[in-house]
Amino acid sequence: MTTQNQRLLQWVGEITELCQPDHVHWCDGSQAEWDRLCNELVAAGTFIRLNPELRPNSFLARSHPADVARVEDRTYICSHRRVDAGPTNHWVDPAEMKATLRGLFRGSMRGRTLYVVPFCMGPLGSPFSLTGVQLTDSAYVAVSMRIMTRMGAAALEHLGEHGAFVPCLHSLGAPLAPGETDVPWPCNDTKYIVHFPEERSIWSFGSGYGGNALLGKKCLALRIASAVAHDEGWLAEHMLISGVEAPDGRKTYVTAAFPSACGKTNFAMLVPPRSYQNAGWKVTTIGDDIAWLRVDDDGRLRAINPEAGYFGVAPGTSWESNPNAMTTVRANSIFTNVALTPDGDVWWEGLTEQPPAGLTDWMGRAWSPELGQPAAHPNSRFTAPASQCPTIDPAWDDPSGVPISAIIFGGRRATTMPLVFQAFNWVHGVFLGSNMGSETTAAAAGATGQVRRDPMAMLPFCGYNMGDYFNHWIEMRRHIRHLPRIFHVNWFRRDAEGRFQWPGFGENMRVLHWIFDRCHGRARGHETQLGWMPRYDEINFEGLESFTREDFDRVMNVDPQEWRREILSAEELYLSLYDHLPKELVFQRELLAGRV
Ligand code: TSX
Ligand code: MN
Repeated sequence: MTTQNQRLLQWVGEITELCQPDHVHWCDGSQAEWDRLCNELVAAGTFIRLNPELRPNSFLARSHPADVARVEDRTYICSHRRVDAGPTNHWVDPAEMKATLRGLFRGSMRGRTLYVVPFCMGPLGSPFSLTGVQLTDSAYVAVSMRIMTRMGAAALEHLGEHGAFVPCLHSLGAPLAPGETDVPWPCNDTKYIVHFPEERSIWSFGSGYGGNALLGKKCLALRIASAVAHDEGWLAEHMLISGVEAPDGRKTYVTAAFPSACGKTNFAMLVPPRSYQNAGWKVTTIGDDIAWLRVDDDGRLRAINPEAGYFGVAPGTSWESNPNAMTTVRANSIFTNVALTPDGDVWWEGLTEQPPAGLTDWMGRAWSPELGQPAAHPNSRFTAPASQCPTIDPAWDDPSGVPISAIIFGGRRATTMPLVFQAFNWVHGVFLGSNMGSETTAAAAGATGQVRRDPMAMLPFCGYNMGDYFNHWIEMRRHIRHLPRIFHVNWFRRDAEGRFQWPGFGENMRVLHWIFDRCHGRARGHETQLGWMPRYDEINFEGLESFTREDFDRVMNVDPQEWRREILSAEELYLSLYDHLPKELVFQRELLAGRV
């Protein structure tokens, strides 16, 4: 035991008594500990060691087929008052929930080891960072946390003797009777992902997967941190952070919020087109999922990435779509629910055009294309250290964070939304973020073409009332002297034949360039009903001559008919928040309706 923190020692004692593990292990985060735990996971059948020549120090895990994603209908915000969780969260009275959870956790770690996993969200030594301690009976979680966070002795040191931490209790809910043999992926049919935002604690039961189990990420860095940020006057957001460096060395940092399946990680690791590379433009990566934004002494908004790794969706990731991610996962990575090749490497849909012969699918069965099922689960993941990203920004670990000049919102929209426009002002930008959404794809339940609203991409991740959250965003304006400009983008507009109108991927650099110019007072743009838009000659199309002025006009077109429908369809979310919805946003909607 390497801490004198009495609150931590006492809590570990209490939970040991409640959960009754056979052993308690304090994680130090060392390489030796990683090696030992990974070897034990291989022996248990949870891990398959990948070919060390092709994928050094890397492992494949296959989850239980019923434990493959976050469980939103089992996710709770247990504030004292129901209204503080708001209509978009599940709520149960905290005392009642605690009683339920105590019953579930009682003896839930019998026959297993309880791992004490101290972790720091944010750079070590940063006043912006928060400490968590996860108690878990999953070694898979312990090693994953070593990639995703600053985990172990360094985190304990950051915590210190008197520091506060967020207690994160996690159990697979699969105790072992004496002599009972284990399964490769223990879990429980009953699942609870529970947050106590006022007490700042997390209890997670029954799942070993992703955001249900790696509690530093969605649970702490978004749901709990958003509630802390609301109280303390900062923002915990579901945003990537990247840097844009011009040939003259000027650097601008941006954050961006997109709903799922918009290629957030691809955008965070964007490779500029050849002509931009030759001219000396660079894009760097600070984070691909979460940004904590605070106002510094000069009144500037500064961002840190609280994470230390990427937990990215594997399918669709390739040397074409995201070479930086491919380099990042070359070693020291954990792959979950992807396919296995005969030579001991990983594969997933979209990695190569043709699947290699002799694949084993994510459930461990011999796979062939004729089965008509994917070899990798659609939500399969890589877990890889951020430091291995070739475009990682030199300041990614800087305790004071990076200054943010622009905030980008976006969604996957086949119609209505132009490629890019800029909000008139901060409140208008908050309005744009509050109305964000993506069209449901064929894969998702329900009709296609319906817009699913996901304000600021925070609907599943806000730890308090969404109306209060919008109000907090509006209030932040009074604390930031140098307000970031706010933009809305849409890479996914289609023509009548269903073809994408914008090439996307690296070509998004051209849009980023305009955003850069707007932040530096370079591009004048022109005012439209929606906001400020680029003129054709303000976008650099060098090397993309096939994209004509007519193509540009089409991808920027604003159809008033479509926009009247848009305003009506956005109303539903606002209605559900009625009494907590800031009047500024209602006013913005009226202004927009008037303009279109
Ligand atoms: O990640 C994407 N981005 C952002 C990249 C920086 N994707 C992948 C889908 C999300 C998981 C995109 N898909 C993007 C995009 O900008 N745009 C599209 C749509 C698209 C798909 C394929 C083509 C073009 C556009 N290819 C051809 O037309 C050849
Ligand atoms: Mn995310």
